[in-house]
Amino acid sequence: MDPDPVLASSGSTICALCSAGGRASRGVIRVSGPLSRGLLERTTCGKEGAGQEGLKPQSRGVFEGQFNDGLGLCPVLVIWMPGPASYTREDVVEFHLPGNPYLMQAALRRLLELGARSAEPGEFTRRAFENGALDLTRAEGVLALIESANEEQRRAASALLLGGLGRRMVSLRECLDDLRSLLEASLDFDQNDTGHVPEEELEALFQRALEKLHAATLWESARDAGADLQRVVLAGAPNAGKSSLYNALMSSAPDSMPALVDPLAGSTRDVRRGELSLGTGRVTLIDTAGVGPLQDPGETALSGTPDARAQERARKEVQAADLVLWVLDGGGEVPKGLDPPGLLVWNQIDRTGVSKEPPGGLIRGARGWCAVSAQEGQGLESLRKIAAELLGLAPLAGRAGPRPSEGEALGRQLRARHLDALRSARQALAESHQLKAQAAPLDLVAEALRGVSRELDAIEGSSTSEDLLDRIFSRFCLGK
Ligand SMILES: Nc1nc2c(ncn2[C@@H]2O[C@H](COP(=O)(O)OP(=O)(O)OP(=O)(O)O)[C@@H](O)[C@H]2O)c(=O)[nH]1
Ligand SMILES: [Mg+2]
Repeated sequence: MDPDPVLASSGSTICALCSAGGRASRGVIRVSGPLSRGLLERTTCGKEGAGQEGLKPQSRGVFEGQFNDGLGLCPVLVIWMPGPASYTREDVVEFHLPGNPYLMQAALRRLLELGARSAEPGEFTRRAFENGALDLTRAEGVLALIESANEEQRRAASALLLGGLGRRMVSLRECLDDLRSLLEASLDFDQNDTGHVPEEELEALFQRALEKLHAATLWESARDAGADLQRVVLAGAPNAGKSSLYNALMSSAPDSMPALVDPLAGSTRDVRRGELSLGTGRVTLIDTAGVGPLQDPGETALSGTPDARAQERARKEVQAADLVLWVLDGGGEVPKGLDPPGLLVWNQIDRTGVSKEPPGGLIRGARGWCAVSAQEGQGLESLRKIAAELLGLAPLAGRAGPRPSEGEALGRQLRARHLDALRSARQALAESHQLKAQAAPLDLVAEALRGVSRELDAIEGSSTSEDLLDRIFSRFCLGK
Protein backbone atom coordinates (compact mmCIF):
# COMPACT_ATOMS: atom_id res chain seq x y z
CA MET A 1 0.00 0.00 0.00
CA ASP A 2 1.32 3.50 -0.77
CA PRO A 3 1.93 5.86 2.10
CA ASP A 4 -1.05 7.97 2.94
CA PRO A 5 -0.42 11.14 0.86
CA VAL A 6 -1.80 13.52 3.49
CA LEU A 7 0.19 12.04 6.35
CA ALA A 8 3.37 11.38 4.42
CA SER A 9 3.68 14.92 3.23
CA SER A 10 4.07 16.29 6.74
CA GLY A 11 7.72 15.33 7.36
CA SER A 12 9.87 12.68 8.90
CA THR A 13 8.30 10.53 11.56
CA ILE A 14 10.22 7.55 12.86
CA CYS A 15 9.02 4.33 14.42
CA ALA A 16 10.70 1.31 15.94
CA LEU A 17 10.13 -1.65 18.16
CA CYS A 18 11.64 -0.58 21.46
CA SER A 19 11.04 -3.70 23.50
CA ALA A 20 13.02 -6.90 23.12
CA GLY A 21 12.12 -9.14 20.19
CA GLY A 22 10.46 -12.49 20.83
CA ARG A 23 7.40 -13.39 22.83
CA ALA A 24 6.69 -11.39 25.96
CA SER A 25 3.68 -10.16 27.86
CA ARG A 26 3.97 -6.82 26.07
CA GLY A 27 5.75 -5.35 23.11
CA VAL A 28 6.25 -1.63 22.66
CA ILE A 29 6.45 0.40 19.45
CA ARG A 30 7.59 3.99 19.73
CA VAL A 31 6.80 6.71 17.21
CA SER A 32 8.20 10.24 17.13
CA GLY A 33 7.59 13.09 14.75
CA PRO A 34 4.87 15.27 13.29
CA LEU A 35 2.77 12.32 12.06
CA SER A 36 2.49 10.78 15.52
CA ARG A 37 -0.95 12.13 16.23
CA GLY A 38 -2.34 11.25 12.78
CA LEU A 39 -0.90 7.74 13.02
CA LEU A 40 -2.48 7.30 16.44
CA GLU A 41 -5.88 8.36 15.18
CA ARG A 42 -5.69 6.21 12.06
CA THR A 43 -4.47 3.00 13.64
CA THR A 44 -6.62 2.88 16.74
CA CYS A 45 -10.21 2.88 17.80
CA GLY A 46 -11.99 2.82 21.14
CA LYS A 47 -12.05 -0.21 23.43
CA GLU A 48 -15.36 -1.42 22.06
CA GLY A 49 -13.73 -2.08 18.70
CA ALA A 50 -15.01 -1.86 15.14
CA GLY A 51 -17.00 1.12 14.08
CA GLN A 52 -15.49 3.39 16.71
CA GLU A 53 -13.45 6.48 15.98
CA GLY A 54 -9.69 6.59 16.40
CA LEU A 55 -8.32 7.64 19.78
CA LYS A 56 -8.02 11.42 20.02
CA PRO A 57 -6.33 12.22 23.31
CA GLN A 58 -6.88 15.77 24.50
CA SER A 59 -3.80 15.74 26.66
CA ARG A 60 -0.79 13.69 27.64
CA GLY A 61 -1.73 10.35 29.18
CA VAL A 62 -2.39 6.64 28.90
CA PHE A 63 -5.37 5.45 26.88
CA GLU A 64 -6.89 2.06 26.20
CA GLY A 65 -8.22 1.05 22.82
CA GLN A 66 -7.81 -1.36 19.93
CA PHE A 67 -5.05 -1.31 17.34
CA ASN A 68 -5.92 -1.99 13.72
CA ASP A 69 -2.98 -3.40 11.79
CA GLY A 70 -5.02 -3.69 8.58
CA LEU A 71 -5.73 -7.38 9.19
CA GLY A 72 -7.63 -7.15 12.42
CA LEU A 73 -7.90 -5.58 15.85
CA CYS A 74 -5.97 -6.22 19.03
CA PRO A 75 -6.01 -4.49 22.41
CA VAL A 76 -3.59 -1.64 22.81
CA LEU A 77 -2.47 0.67 25.55
CA VAL A 78 -1.43 4.01 24.09
CA ILE A 79 0.88 6.48 25.80
CA TRP A 80 0.50 9.90 24.23
CA MET A 81 3.26 12.44 24.89
CA PRO A 82 2.77 15.58 22.81
CA GLY A 83 5.86 17.70 22.17
CA PRO A 84 7.65 19.62 23.45
CA ALA A 85 7.19 17.85 26.80
CA SER A 86 8.44 14.53 25.42
CA TYR A 87 11.79 12.74 25.24
CA THR A 88 12.49 13.95 21.70
CA ARG A 89 10.53 17.23 22.10
CA GLU A 90 8.42 16.03 19.17
CA ASP A 91 5.00 14.41 19.43
CA VAL A 92 5.66 10.89 20.67
CA VAL A 93 3.29 7.98 20.90
CA GLU A 94 3.95 4.53 22.27
CA PHE A 95 1.81 1.55 21.41
CA HIS A 96 1.88 -1.21 24.04
CA LEU A 97 0.63 -4.34 22.34
CA PRO A 98 0.50 -8.04 23.22
CA GLY A 99 4.13 -9.14 22.89
CA ASN A 100 3.71 -11.42 19.90
CA PRO A 101 6.39 -10.94 17.21
CA TYR A 102 3.87 -11.40 14.35
CA LEU A 103 1.53 -8.80 15.81
CA MET A 104 4.42 -6.39 16.33
CA GLN A 105 5.60 -6.85 12.75
CA ALA A 106 2.10 -6.27 11.41
CA ALA A 107 1.69 -3.14 13.54
CA LEU A 108 5.06 -1.78 12.39
CA ARG A 109 4.21 -2.53 8.78
CA ARG A 110 0.95 -0.63 9.17
CA LEU A 111 2.74 2.42 10.59
CA LEU A 112 5.25 2.32 7.72
CA GLU A 113 2.44 2.06 5.18
CA LEU A 114 0.89 5.16 6.69
CA GLY A 115 4.03 7.22 6.22
CA ALA A 116 6.38 6.62 9.15
CA ARG A 117 9.87 5.35 8.46
CA SER A 118 12.01 2.92 10.43
CA ALA A 119 14.21 4.65 12.99
CA GLU A 120 17.96 4.20 12.90
CA PRO A 121 19.60 2.91 16.08
CA GLY A 122 19.74 5.78 18.58
CA GLU A 123 17.67 8.06 16.39
CA PHE A 124 15.18 8.92 19.15
CA THR A 125 18.00 10.03 21.42
CA ARG A 126 19.70 11.84 18.56
CA ARG A 127 16.50 13.79 17.94
CA ALA A 128 16.34 14.61 21.65
CA PHE A 129 19.92 15.90 21.40
CA GLU A 130 19.31 17.83 18.19
CA ASN A 131 16.12 19.36 19.58
CA GLY A 132 17.99 20.52 22.68
CA ALA A 133 16.23 18.18 25.12
CA LEU A 134 19.52 16.83 26.37
CA ASP A 135 23.17 17.65 25.92
CA LEU A 136 25.70 15.17 24.65
CA THR A 137 26.89 14.18 28.13
CA ARG A 138 23.35 13.10 29.00
CA ALA A 139 22.92 11.30 25.69
CA GLU A 140 26.12 9.47 26.54
CA GLY A 141 24.53 8.69 29.91
CA VAL A 142 21.64 6.97 28.13
CA LEU A 143 24.13 4.96 26.12
CA ALA A 144 26.21 4.08 29.18
CA LEU A 145 23.04 2.99 30.96
CA ILE A 146 22.03 0.70 28.10
CA GLU A 147 25.48 -0.82 28.01
CA SER A 148 26.12 -1.04 31.74
CA ALA A 149 27.06 -4.53 32.78
CA ASN A 150 27.48 -4.16 36.52
CA GLU A 151 26.31 -2.06 39.43
CA GLU A 152 29.17 0.43 39.28
CA GLN A 153 28.79 1.04 35.57
CA ARG A 154 25.10 1.51 36.15
CA ARG A 155 25.74 4.05 38.89
CA ALA A 156 28.22 5.91 36.71
CA ALA A 157 25.73 5.97 33.84
CA SER A 158 22.99 7.35 36.08
CA ALA A 159 25.34 10.06 37.27
CA LEU A 160 25.94 11.12 33.65
CA LEU A 161 22.28 10.89 32.88
CA LEU A 162 21.41 13.11 35.81
CA GLY A 163 23.67 15.69 34.27
CA GLY A 164 26.45 15.46 36.83
CA LEU A 165 28.96 16.91 34.39
CA GLY A 166 26.34 18.94 32.51
CA ARG A 167 25.26 20.65 35.75
CA ARG A 168 28.82 21.57 36.65
CA MET A 169 29.30 22.92 33.16
CA VAL A 170 26.23 25.16 33.48
CA SER A 171 27.60 26.76 36.60
CA LEU A 172 31.06 27.08 35.03
CA ARG A 173 29.55 28.76 31.99
CA GLU A 174 27.64 31.23 34.16
CA CYS A 175 30.89 32.17 35.80
CA LEU A 176 32.64 32.53 32.42
CA ASP A 177 29.78 34.69 31.15
CA ASP A 178 30.16 37.00 34.16
CA LEU A 179 33.87 37.16 33.54
CA ARG A 180 33.43 37.91 29.85
CA SER A 181 30.85 40.66 30.42
CA LEU A 182 33.02 42.29 33.04
CA LEU A 183 36.02 42.11 30.70
CA GLU A 184 34.03 43.58 27.86
CA ALA A 185 32.65 46.34 30.06
CA SER A 186 36.21 47.09 31.12
CA LEU A 187 37.55 47.27 27.56
CA ASP A 188 36.72 50.97 27.30
CA PHE A 189 38.50 51.79 30.51
CA ASP A 190 41.43 49.75 29.35
CA GLN A 191 41.74 51.59 26.06
CA ASN A 192 41.29 55.02 27.60
CA ASP A 193 43.51 54.07 30.49
CA THR A 194 41.13 55.65 32.94
CA GLY A 195 42.21 53.21 35.62
CA HIS A 196 38.76 51.89 36.40
CA VAL A 197 39.31 48.26 35.50
CA PRO A 198 37.78 46.30 38.40
CA GLU A 199 40.93 44.31 39.04
CA GLU A 200 39.82 42.61 42.23
CA GLU A 201 36.48 41.57 40.86
CA LEU A 202 38.11 40.17 37.71
CA GLU A 203 40.64 38.23 39.76
CA ALA A 204 37.90 36.80 41.98
CA LEU A 205 35.95 35.67 38.90
CA PHE A 206 39.05 34.08 37.38
CA GLN A 207 39.63 32.17 40.61
CA ARG A 208 36.00 31.05 40.73
CA ALA A 209 36.11 29.86 37.12
CA LEU A 210 39.36 27.97 37.76
CA GLU A 211 37.82 26.29 40.81
CA LYS A 212 34.68 25.32 38.93
CA LEU A 213 36.67 23.92 36.05
CA HIS A 214 38.79 21.95 38.49
CA ALA A 215 35.63 20.60 40.17
CA ALA A 216 34.19 19.51 36.80
CA THR A 217 37.46 17.77 35.93
CA LEU A 218 37.61 16.01 39.29
CA TRP A 219 34.00 14.90 38.96
CA GLU A 220 34.57 13.53 35.51
CA SER A 221 37.76 11.72 36.38
CA ALA A 222 36.16 10.21 39.49
CA ARG A 223 32.84 9.47 37.77
CA ASP A 224 33.61 6.04 36.54
CA ALA A 225 37.32 5.96 36.99
CA GLY A 226 37.80 2.32 36.44
CA ALA A 227 34.15 1.41 37.02
CA ASP A 228 34.74 -1.43 34.62
CA LEU A 229 38.37 -2.11 35.49
CA GLN A 230 39.70 -4.92 37.62
CA ARG A 231 40.64 -3.84 41.14
CA VAL A 232 44.08 -4.47 42.53
CA VAL A 233 44.20 -3.78 46.26
CA LEU A 234 47.38 -3.09 48.24
CA ALA A 235 46.86 -4.52 51.69
CA GLY A 236 48.96 -5.54 54.64
CA ALA A 237 50.09 -4.59 58.09
CA PRO A 238 50.68 -0.95 58.97
CA ASN A 239 54.00 0.38 57.73
CA ALA A 240 54.68 -2.53 55.37
CA GLY A 241 55.22 -0.04 52.54
CA LYS A 242 51.84 -0.15 50.74
CA SER A 243 51.70 3.55 50.05
CA SER A 244 55.35 3.57 48.94
CA LEU A 245 54.53 0.78 46.51
CA TYR A 246 51.41 2.60 45.31
CA ASN A 247 53.53 5.65 44.51
CA ALA A 248 56.25 3.59 42.82
CA LEU A 249 53.72 1.82 40.58
CA MET A 250 51.78 4.99 39.80
CA SER A 251 54.83 7.12 39.11
CA SER A 252 54.32 6.79 35.36
CA ALA A 253 50.65 7.82 35.47
CA PRO A 254 50.10 11.49 34.66
CA ASP A 255 47.94 13.54 37.05
CA SER A 256 48.12 10.96 39.83
CA MET A 257 48.27 12.30 43.37
CA PRO A 258 50.96 10.56 45.43
CA ALA A 259 49.88 8.76 48.58
CA LEU A 260 51.21 9.88 51.94
CA VAL A 261 54.26 7.91 53.08
CA ASP A 262 55.47 8.15 56.64
CA PRO A 263 57.59 6.16 59.10
CA LEU A 264 54.70 6.45 61.54
CA ALA A 265 52.42 3.39 61.37
CA GLY A 266 48.82 4.15 60.43
CA SER A 267 49.54 7.07 58.11
CA THR A 268 47.02 5.99 55.46
CA ARG A 269 43.42 6.49 56.48
CA ASP A 270 41.55 7.10 53.27
CA VAL A 271 41.44 4.66 50.41
CA ARG A 272 43.32 6.06 47.41
CA ARG A 273 42.72 4.88 43.86
CA GLY A 274 44.44 5.40 40.56
CA GLU A 275 44.25 3.97 37.09
CA LEU A 276 47.30 1.92 36.18
CA SER A 277 48.40 0.34 32.89
CA LEU A 278 49.19 -3.29 33.46
CA GLY A 279 50.10 -5.81 30.77
CA THR A 280 47.62 -5.46 27.95
CA GLY A 281 45.06 -3.54 29.95
CA ARG A 282 44.35 -1.12 32.75
CA VAL A 283 43.38 -1.72 36.35
CA THR A 284 42.36 0.36 39.34
CA LEU A 285 45.14 0.31 41.91
CA ILE A 286 43.86 0.86 45.45
CA ASP A 287 45.95 1.79 48.51
CA THR A 288 44.38 1.02 51.88
CA ALA A 289 44.97 1.60 55.57
CA GLY A 290 47.24 -0.86 57.33
CA VAL A 291 45.43 -3.96 58.49
CA GLY A 292 45.95 -7.53 57.61
CA PRO A 293 46.80 -11.03 58.48
CA LEU A 294 49.18 -9.66 61.10
CA GLN A 295 46.51 -7.82 62.94
CA ASP A 296 45.77 -9.57 66.19
CA PRO A 297 42.08 -9.09 67.09
CA GLY A 298 43.28 -7.76 70.42
CA GLU A 299 45.28 -5.16 68.53
CA THR A 300 42.51 -3.88 66.29
CA ALA A 301 41.53 -0.32 66.80
CA LEU A 302 38.64 0.47 69.11
CA SER A 303 35.38 0.32 67.23
CA GLY A 304 34.04 3.62 65.99
CA THR A 305 37.43 5.36 66.04
CA PRO A 306 38.83 6.78 62.78
CA ASP A 307 41.43 3.96 62.78
CA ALA A 308 38.75 1.33 63.09
CA ARG A 309 36.72 2.91 60.31
CA ALA A 310 39.79 3.11 58.07
CA GLN A 311 40.50 -0.58 58.70
CA GLU A 312 36.89 -1.47 58.01
CA ARG A 313 37.14 0.30 54.64
CA ALA A 314 40.38 -1.52 53.90
CA ARG A 315 38.73 -4.88 54.63
CA LYS A 316 35.87 -4.03 52.29
CA GLU A 317 38.32 -3.22 49.51
CA VAL A 318 40.11 -6.52 50.11
CA GLN A 319 36.79 -8.35 49.86
CA ALA A 320 35.94 -6.65 46.57
CA ALA A 321 39.40 -7.07 45.04
CA ASP A 322 40.16 -8.96 41.86
CA LEU A 323 43.70 -9.32 43.14
CA VAL A 324 45.12 -8.51 46.57
CA LEU A 325 48.77 -7.51 46.71
CA TRP A 326 49.72 -8.56 50.24
CA VAL A 327 52.59 -6.25 51.06
CA LEU A 328 54.90 -7.64 53.76
CA ASP A 329 57.80 -5.88 55.35
CA GLY A 330 60.54 -8.47 54.78
CA GLY A 331 62.19 -7.51 58.04
CA GLY A 332 58.99 -7.53 60.04
CA GLU A 333 56.77 -10.11 61.61
CA VAL A 334 55.65 -12.86 59.24
CA PRO A 335 51.97 -13.83 59.28
CA LYS A 336 50.85 -17.45 59.28
CA GLY A 337 48.89 -17.16 56.08
CA LEU A 338 47.20 -14.83 53.63
CA ASP A 339 43.46 -14.62 53.53
CA PRO A 340 42.20 -14.30 50.82
CA PRO A 341 45.19 -15.66 48.90
CA GLY A 342 46.80 -13.03 46.72
CA LEU A 343 50.13 -11.99 45.32
CA LEU A 344 52.72 -11.95 48.08
CA VAL A 345 54.91 -8.84 47.78
CA TRP A 346 58.01 -9.25 49.94
CA ASN A 347 59.02 -5.61 50.42
CA GLN A 348 62.01 -3.68 51.73
CA ILE A 349 64.65 -6.11 50.43
CA ASP A 350 67.08 -3.18 50.17
CA ARG A 351 67.40 -3.18 53.95
CA THR A 352 70.38 -4.99 55.36
CA GLY A 353 69.58 -8.32 56.93
CA VAL A 354 66.31 -8.74 55.03
CA SER A 355 66.16 -12.11 53.23
CA LYS A 356 65.62 -12.00 49.47
CA GLU A 357 62.79 -14.53 49.65
CA PRO A 358 59.75 -14.99 51.85
CA PRO A 359 59.43 -18.23 53.86
CA GLY A 360 58.29 -21.27 51.86
CA GLY A 361 55.21 -21.85 54.03
CA LEU A 362 53.87 -18.43 53.12
CA ILE A 363 54.66 -18.84 49.42
CA ARG A 364 52.58 -22.01 49.29
CA GLY A 365 49.47 -20.16 50.44
CA ALA A 366 49.91 -17.35 47.88
CA ARG A 367 48.89 -17.08 44.23
CA GLY A 368 52.40 -15.93 43.39
CA TRP A 369 55.20 -13.94 44.95
CA CYS A 370 57.87 -11.39 44.21
CA ALA A 371 60.55 -9.60 46.22
CA VAL A 372 60.73 -5.83 45.84
CA SER A 373 61.99 -2.62 47.28
CA ALA A 374 59.28 -0.02 46.89
CA GLN A 375 61.78 2.59 47.95
CA GLU A 376 64.52 1.66 45.50
CA GLY A 377 62.23 0.48 42.71
CA GLN A 378 63.69 -3.04 42.66
CA GLY A 379 61.57 -5.96 41.49
CA LEU A 380 58.69 -3.83 40.22
CA GLU A 381 58.83 -5.18 36.67
CA SER A 382 58.50 -8.72 37.93
CA LEU A 383 55.61 -7.65 40.19
CA ARG A 384 53.81 -6.07 37.23
CA LYS A 385 54.37 -9.15 35.12
CA ILE A 386 53.02 -11.62 37.70
CA ALA A 387 50.06 -9.39 38.54
CA ALA A 388 49.20 -9.07 34.83
CA GLU A 389 49.32 -12.85 34.45
CA LEU A 390 47.07 -13.39 37.47
CA LEU A 391 44.55 -10.89 36.07
CA GLY A 392 44.56 -12.36 32.57
CA LEU A 393 46.27 -9.26 31.19
CA ALA A 394 49.53 -10.86 30.14
CA PRO A 395 50.39 -10.49 26.45
CA LEU A 396 50.24 -13.91 24.81
CA ALA A 397 52.85 -14.79 22.24
CA GLY A 398 51.48 -14.18 18.76
CA ARG A 399 48.14 -12.97 20.05
CA ALA A 400 46.90 -9.61 21.19
CA GLY A 401 45.67 -9.41 24.76
CA PRO A 402 42.00 -9.50 25.64
CA ARG A 403 40.20 -6.68 23.89
CA PRO A 404 37.76 -4.58 25.81
CA SER A 405 34.18 -4.94 24.65
CA GLU A 406 33.02 -2.31 22.16
CA GLY A 407 30.82 -0.61 24.73
CA GLU A 408 33.66 -0.50 27.25
CA ALA A 409 35.97 0.95 24.60
CA LEU A 410 33.48 3.64 23.63
CA GLY A 411 32.79 4.52 27.28
CA ARG A 412 36.50 4.96 27.82
CA GLN A 413 36.81 7.00 24.65
CA LEU A 414 34.00 9.32 25.75
CA ARG A 415 35.51 9.89 29.15
CA ALA A 416 38.86 10.56 27.52
CA ARG A 417 37.12 13.01 25.17
CA HIS A 418 35.60 14.92 28.11
CA LEU A 419 38.85 14.95 30.04
CA ASP A 420 40.80 16.13 27.00
CA ALA A 421 38.40 18.99 26.40
CA LEU A 422 38.42 19.90 30.11
CA ARG A 423 42.23 19.90 30.06
CA SER A 424 42.31 22.19 27.01
CA ALA A 425 39.71 24.43 28.64
CA ARG A 426 41.93 24.64 31.72
CA GLN A 427 44.90 25.61 29.55
CA ALA A 428 42.89 28.28 27.78
CA LEU A 429 41.62 29.66 31.08
CA ALA A 430 45.11 29.67 32.58
CA GLU A 431 46.39 31.45 29.49
CA SER A 432 43.70 34.09 29.72
CA HIS A 433 44.40 34.53 33.43
CA GLN A 434 48.11 34.87 32.78
CA LEU A 435 47.57 37.46 30.05
CA LYS A 436 45.51 39.44 32.52
CA ALA A 437 48.22 39.13 35.16
CA GLN A 438 50.78 40.39 32.63
CA ALA A 439 48.57 43.41 31.95
CA ALA A 440 48.01 42.40 28.31
CA PRO A 441 45.27 44.31 26.44
CA LEU A 442 41.88 43.13 27.68
CA ASP A 443 40.67 42.16 24.21
CA LEU A 444 43.45 39.54 24.11
CA VAL A 445 42.38 38.30 27.53
CA ALA A 446 38.77 38.07 26.31
CA GLU A 447 39.82 36.23 23.16
CA ALA A 448 41.71 33.61 25.18
CA LEU A 449 38.59 33.23 27.30
CA ARG A 450 36.54 32.41 24.20
CA GLY A 451 38.85 29.40 23.76
CA VAL A 452 37.50 28.04 27.05
CA SER A 453 33.93 28.21 25.78
CA ARG A 454 34.89 26.48 22.55
CA GLU A 455 36.24 23.52 24.51
CA LEU A 456 33.08 23.36 26.62
CA ASP A 457 31.01 23.39 23.43
CA ALA A 458 32.81 20.25 22.35
CA ILE A 459 31.81 18.43 25.54
CA GLU A 460 28.18 19.45 25.32
CA GLY A 461 28.04 18.50 21.69
CA SER A 462 27.29 21.87 20.13
CA SER A 463 30.55 21.71 18.19
CA THR A 464 31.06 17.98 17.96
CA SER A 465 31.84 16.56 14.55
CA GLU A 466 29.06 14.76 12.69
CA ASP A 467 31.30 11.78 12.47
CA LEU A 468 31.66 11.43 16.23
CA LEU A 469 27.93 12.05 16.70
CA ASP A 470 27.20 9.31 14.18
CA ARG A 471 29.48 6.94 16.03
CA ILE A 472 28.01 7.76 19.41
CA PHE A 473 24.40 7.42 18.32
CA SER A 474 24.93 4.38 16.15
CA ARG A 475 25.94 2.49 19.31
CA PHE A 476 22.45 2.81 20.68
CA CYS A 477 20.03 0.00 20.14
CA LEU A 478 17.05 0.29 17.89
CA GLY A 479 14.12 2.06 19.52
CA LYS A 480 16.28 4.19 21.84
N1 LIG B 1 64.13 0.85 53.23
C1 LIG B 1 62.89 0.81 52.81
N2 LIG B 1 61.93 1.51 53.41
C2 LIG B 1 60.67 1.46 52.94
C3 LIG B 1 60.34 0.69 51.80
N3 LIG B 1 59.02 0.81 51.58
C4 LIG B 1 58.54 1.66 52.52
N4 LIG B 1 59.54 2.05 53.35
C5 LIG B 1 59.43 2.97 54.49
O1 LIG B 1 58.52 2.42 55.41
C6 LIG B 1 57.75 3.46 56.04
C7 LIG B 1 56.28 3.17 55.84
O2 LIG B 1 55.98 3.27 54.46
P1 LIG B 1 54.52 3.48 53.92
O3 LIG B 1 54.59 3.35 52.47
O4 LIG B 1 53.91 4.72 54.50
O5 LIG B 1 53.82 2.22 54.55
P2 LIG B 1 52.27 1.84 54.58
O6 LIG B 1 52.17 0.38 54.51
O7 LIG B 1 51.54 2.61 53.57
O8 LIG B 1 51.89 2.31 56.02
P3 LIG B 1 50.43 2.67 56.63
O9 LIG B 1 49.70 3.51 55.65
O10 LIG B 1 50.76 3.41 57.86
O11 LIG B 1 49.78 1.37 56.89
C8 LIG B 1 58.20 4.73 55.39
O12 LIG B 1 59.14 5.37 56.22
C9 LIG B 1 58.86 4.28 54.10
O13 LIG B 1 59.85 5.18 53.65
C10 LIG B 1 61.39 -0.04 51.16
O14 LIG B 1 61.20 -0.73 50.15
N5 LIG B 1 62.63 0.06 51.69
MG1 LIG C 1 50.05 3.88 53.75
